[in-house]
Amino acid sequence: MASYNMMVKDVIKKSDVLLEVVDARFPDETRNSDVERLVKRSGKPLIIVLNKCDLVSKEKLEASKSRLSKVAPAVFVSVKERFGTTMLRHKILEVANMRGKNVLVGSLGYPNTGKSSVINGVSGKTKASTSSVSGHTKGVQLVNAGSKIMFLDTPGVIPFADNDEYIQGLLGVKDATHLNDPIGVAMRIVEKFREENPNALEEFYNIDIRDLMIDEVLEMIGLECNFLKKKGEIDEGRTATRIINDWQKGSLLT
Ligand SMILES: Nc1nc2c(ncn2[C@@H]2O[C@H](COP(=O)(O)OP(=O)(O)OP(=O)(O)O)[C@@H](O)[C@H]2O)c(=O)[nH]1
Ligand SMILES: [Mg+2]
Repeated sequence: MASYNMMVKDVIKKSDVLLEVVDARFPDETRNSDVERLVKRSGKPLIIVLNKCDLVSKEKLEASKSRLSKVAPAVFVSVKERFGTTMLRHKILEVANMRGKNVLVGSLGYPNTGKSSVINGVSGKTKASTSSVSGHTKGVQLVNAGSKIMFLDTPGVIPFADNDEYIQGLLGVKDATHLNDPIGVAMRIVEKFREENPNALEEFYNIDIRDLMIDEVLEMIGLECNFLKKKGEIDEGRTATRIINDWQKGSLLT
């Protein structure tokens, strides 16, 4: 915790502009109030980058953008589909307002949100190393993105609270086999879909979830996937693993 705080404070101190990279599928859960408070206190400009937009519907993106724009300028990016990075570059230069001088941009956020990928997207080249395994970037790295922009790529070391297993599952920081309570995490994912986009869940698993309790939805999915134990009851653990895997692979989209 102490080293994380020191790293974040140091990056904020050195940078002219800060990016908070969040996962567009669940921006609220991947924003960090400590980071936002520290940036605000510094008086430096903050841009919220909603990355992985390719995994989210246009309606959801618009709703997130109008909500987040009240906090800071929000830019949609999909590094995968090469979308939004030119816009981000312009936004960085605009908020920095440094009249042709080099701008140093600190990139902060939870593990695996795509901090290094966003830097590569803006650079137009693979300059920062990325990986599907979270905790990839070690230490703060200086990356020259060309055309007046330099980045500080940081490790996603924001600590998770003990009860944040759900966010770790959502972010893919832990796969289903490493979660203590995969059934609980899968139920939260189902709940999220039921609130935001029940049709997507219904179509993906070919089920009808109207009037069902969350645990009944899990059972329906297990039944549809034919995940049965010897005595015929539904294998909830296997069903939960399937749901978490489908989410983490990006097959199941809100
Ligand atoms: N679908 C999709 N996946 C992406 C996108 N950007 C990054 N990813 C994937 O997300 C994973 C993490 O990307 P990184 O750039 O290494 O993330 P990071 O935030 O730097 O991660 P750490 O350094 O471990 O904190 C990789 O598997 C990327 O391929 C995107 O726009 N869309
Ligand atoms: Mg990284």
